[in-house]
Amino acid sequence: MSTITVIGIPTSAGTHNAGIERAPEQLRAAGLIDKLRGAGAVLDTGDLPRTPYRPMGIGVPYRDGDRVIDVDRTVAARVADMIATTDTFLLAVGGDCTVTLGVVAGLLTRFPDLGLLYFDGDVDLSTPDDTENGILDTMVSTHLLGLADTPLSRLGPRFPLLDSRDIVYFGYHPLELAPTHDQWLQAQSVGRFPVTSFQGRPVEAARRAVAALNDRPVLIHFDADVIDSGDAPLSNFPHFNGGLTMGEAFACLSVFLTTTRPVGLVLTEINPDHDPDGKLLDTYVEQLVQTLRSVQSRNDA
Ligand SMILES: [Mn+2]
Repeated sequence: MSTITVIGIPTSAGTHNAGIERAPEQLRAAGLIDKLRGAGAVLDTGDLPRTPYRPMGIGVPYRDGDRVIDVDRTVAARVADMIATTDTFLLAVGGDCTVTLGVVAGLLTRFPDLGLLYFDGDVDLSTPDDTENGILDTMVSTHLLGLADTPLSRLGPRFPLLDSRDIVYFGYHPLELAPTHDQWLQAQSVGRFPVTSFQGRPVEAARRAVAALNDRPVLIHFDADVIDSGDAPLSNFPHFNGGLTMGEAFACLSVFLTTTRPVGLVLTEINPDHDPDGKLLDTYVEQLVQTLRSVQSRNDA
């Protein structure tokens, strides 16, 4: 990890309200870039244009799909450019979870054997047919895996973007999991590590989880809702009782970064409105930078 290349993706078009689109700006205000520079070389490519949530009407099955696709096409092209000629670690600052589609599409241009650690309080396997709300950030896996054939699932150099063997789900809460999605996961033998299986030892679970992604380039998708809202309510959609503490989440992230071949990290679903005095964002940035710094010093040693 010689250089960290940062891109901000200030969009909430793929979620159910506005707010998340302010995360890149607020994380920058909390000193993200300066603190990262303390850890090593940083190339900050700035933020894409803002794409805030807008109401689309009642009964829409594929909410604001055109704008979500526009953002992800731009992300895919920018990411492909960033990694085309240099070895860099990509830090994509979302944005709602749909930004991961663009990041994956971009990374696949150089890393066709990409693995994805889906570190999230959900598995996001809703489809345009089975969802009642049409919110696209609940359908991220659906589009990654080609379970819906839409322009969003055809963003990248191939369809589907990923196979079920390329993804490991870590930290989701079974309470958030629809029975049909659970059945699908089991039928596919997907790597799955629900938070309820950790038995108080999330770091050990993280070590088991990465084994499935050995020896391949790995993208880590890190949704703030894997952190219990009772500990740190940063995520756009709350997850109470049973999630990780922020400290545990970053300890797991550290395992992912140090025991795989990480090529990027996507931060998603941080709603700065949930942190009026800025203290949680400060802590989040502090822990993120510390985690990335420990990885960098290990790689430099
Ligand atoms: Mn989530």
